[in-house]
Amino acid sequence: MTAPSRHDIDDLAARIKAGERVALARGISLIESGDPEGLALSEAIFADGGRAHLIGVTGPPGAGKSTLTDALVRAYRARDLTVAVLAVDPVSPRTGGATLGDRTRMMAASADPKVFIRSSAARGQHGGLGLTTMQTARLMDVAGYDRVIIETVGTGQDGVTIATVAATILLVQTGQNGDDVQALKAGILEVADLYVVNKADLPGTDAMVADLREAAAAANQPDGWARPVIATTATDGSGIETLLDAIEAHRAYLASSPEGEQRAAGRLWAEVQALVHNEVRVAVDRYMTAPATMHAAVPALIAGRSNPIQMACSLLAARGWTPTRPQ
Ligand SMILES: Nc1nc2c(ncn2[C@@H]2O[C@H](COP(=O)(O)OP(=O)(O)OP(=O)(O)O)[C@@H](O)[C@H]2O)c(=O)[nH]1
Ligand SMILES: [Mg+2]
Repeated sequence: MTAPSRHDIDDLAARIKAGERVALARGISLIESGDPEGLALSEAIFADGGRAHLIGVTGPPGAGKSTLTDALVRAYRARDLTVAVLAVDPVSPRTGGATLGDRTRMMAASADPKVFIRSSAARGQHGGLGLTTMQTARLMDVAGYDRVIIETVGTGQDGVTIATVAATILLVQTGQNGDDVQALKAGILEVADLYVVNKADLPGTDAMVADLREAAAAANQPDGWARPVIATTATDGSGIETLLDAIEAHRAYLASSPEGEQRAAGRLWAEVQALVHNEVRVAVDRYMTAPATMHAAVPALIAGRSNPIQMACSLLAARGWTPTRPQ
């Protein structure tokens, strides 16, 4: 396949903006490929973004995130809103069955032309979610979906980085996994805007709801938003309307408070950081794997005229970087 030209990129951007699903799928693949054309596409559509509401769904494996997402999709469709879903698979190896199951389950919803579903691997990115997720979500936004739901596993760092992508974050727990609230990282408790206790049809729900209420009260609360704790049974839809109302209430809150703007700015800045990190990483890799660099350095190391620390410092200094190690 030949690399797309500037004209191709503009044409693809126009088709994505016009809501062509095939074009959106192609655009996402281009972004996932990590090729510079993906960045050109992101740039071409940037000005048209910012209309969709981005919702992050995070929580431990098997908590029911996919089932809940599926239920939210149906509930949004019932309110005549269009929805795109981005299921980000974790980097860690998992049974292929779970992902496949997600896809199969979501096939029903994806027969609806106003629903778009995509699974994506978070491979090769620092901090779990990254640039690809941010830029894919923006493509979905530009394609005209009213709500974009990003599902990601994680209670730790991955869960926290969802904040660099989504505006409203749901933390999904259950009363069964013995995952008591104390064990949850403070970061994820503070980053989440709504706490969901799923599998409310099973025992342990009330205790988990009570624990999360306590945690919600103890966590740093932004002015004007008290984190709700909502019990759901994703498999039969109970609690889903309440949850959807809460998501929409949070959306309204963000739209009317300075926090909404601050957080949007934070997400943009996170994207800039990720872009700069990527570029620097590529440049460093290119420099360090260049034969000339190695040929100059290795003999001195072998002969004992230098050591790895000294060598790293002098290579950095040669490129204008000040090493953190005191000289
Ligand atoms: N009893 C009960 N089971 C549920 C509920 N929600 C989901 N499940 C079941 O829990 C299992 C896991 O659900 P998923 O939606 O795949 O969970 P997930 O959090 O997306 O899982 P991963 O993506 O693998 O981390 C499935 O067998 C679901 O049918 C619920 O409310 N009650
Ligand atoms: Mg899932």
